[in-house]
Amino acid sequence: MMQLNTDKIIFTGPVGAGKTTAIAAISDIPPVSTDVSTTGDEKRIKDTTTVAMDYSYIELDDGTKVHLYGTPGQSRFDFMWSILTKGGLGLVLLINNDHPDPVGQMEFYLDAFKDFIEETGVVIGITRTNINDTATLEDYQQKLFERNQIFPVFEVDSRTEDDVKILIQALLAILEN
Ligand SMILES: Nc1nc2c(ncn2[C@@H]2O[C@H](COP(=O)(O)OP(=O)(O)O)[C@@H](O)[C@H]2O)c(=O)[nH]1
Ligand SMILES: [Mg+2]
Repeated sequence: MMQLNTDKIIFTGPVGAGKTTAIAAISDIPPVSTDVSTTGDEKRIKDTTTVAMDYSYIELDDGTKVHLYGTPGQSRFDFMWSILTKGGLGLVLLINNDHPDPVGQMEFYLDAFKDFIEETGVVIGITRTNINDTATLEDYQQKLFERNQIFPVFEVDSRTEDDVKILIQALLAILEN
């Protein structure tokens, strides 16, 4: 019988955090994206936005195929979040450091995905630090410490394959324990 491998990793985070970019950067295939033109306030952040999900896959060194799903960032699409996390291996949370309150955004997503994170695990990637470096890695780590949540935090450029791979490897490493 055909073996269906359903390992999947979910990318989440605010609009503009780099989820679509990160999935494209590490994909073995051209990713499926459901980006549409933005309107209103979001238009100031970027020209297109993800409405349903991003999807792609990678093959790990051991041959395992891992499906990659990106959630839509806007909370008006949060009904998609529980659908996409079902059966997932773990979460990659991307936070754009040029957001007015990036540490607050991290807290928002950690709360929103609390149950999934408790069942699995999360790694956090801080993007766009070259655009705004007001918040530092220590600020995120300090907040995690206060929340009693010790998760790996990395500064990454989601346009860079190696940076995104580090996040995936870190996630797989913590899931093994
Ligand atoms: N400077 C910088 N730009 C980035 C980084 N990651 C993504 N971007 C850019 O930020 C914009 C938003 O990325 P996108 O993947 O659409 O974000 P999404 O809303 O999370 O899917 C795009 O123009 C990316 O090229 C990063 O780490 N540094
Ligand atoms: Mg997107």
